[in-house]
Amino acid sequence: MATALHNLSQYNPADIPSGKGRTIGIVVADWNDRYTYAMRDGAIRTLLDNGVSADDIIVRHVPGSFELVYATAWMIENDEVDAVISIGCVIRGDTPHFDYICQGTTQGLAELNTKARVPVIYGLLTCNTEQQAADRTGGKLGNKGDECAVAALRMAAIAD
Ligand code: DLZ
Repeated sequence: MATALHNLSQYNPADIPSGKGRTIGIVVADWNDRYTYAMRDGAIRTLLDNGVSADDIIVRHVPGSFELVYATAWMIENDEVDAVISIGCVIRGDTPHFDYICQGTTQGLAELNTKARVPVIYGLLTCNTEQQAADRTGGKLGNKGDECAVAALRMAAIAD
C-alpha cells in the first residue's frame, strides 16, 4: 500500500503473532541517526508491546547503511535470532552516491533474504529530502520502525 494512504505505525494487534519466546535482531546505521534511532526505538517499542522480552532484542550498530548487509549476515550467523531488522536512512545529496548506497544495500539485503536461515526485514529509508525522512520516523506518516517490527514478527512465524 502506498505510504500516502498508509500510516506506518497502524496495525491491528490481533493480526500479529505473539513475540513471546522470539529473539529479534536489529542492525542500525548511525548515519542520519536522528532518523535511524527513531526507527530503532519504534521497532523496540512495538516488539515489546507484542510480547518480545527486552532480553531477547539484540541491537548492533554500524557506521552507515552500506554496512547493514555485512552486519545482518554476521548476526544471522552468530546470534540466535528468529529475524533481523536492518535499519538505515539514505538521503539524496549532490552526487550519485545516494543511488549506489541504495542499490548496493537493497540488493545485498534482498540476496540475504533468499539465502539466510531467518528472514531479513528491510528498514532502509531512501529519501529525497530530510522532511520525507522525518515524516516516516515518527512524523505524519508514522514510524517505519513500527512497520518493521510487525513484519519481523509475522515473518518469524512463517515457519511455525
Ligand atoms: C557516505 C555516505 C553518504 C554520502 N550518505 C549516507 C546516507 O545518506 N546514509 C547512510 O546510511 N550512509 C551514508 N553514507 C555512508 C555509507 O553508508 C558507508 O557507511 C560508507 O560509505 C563507508 O562504507
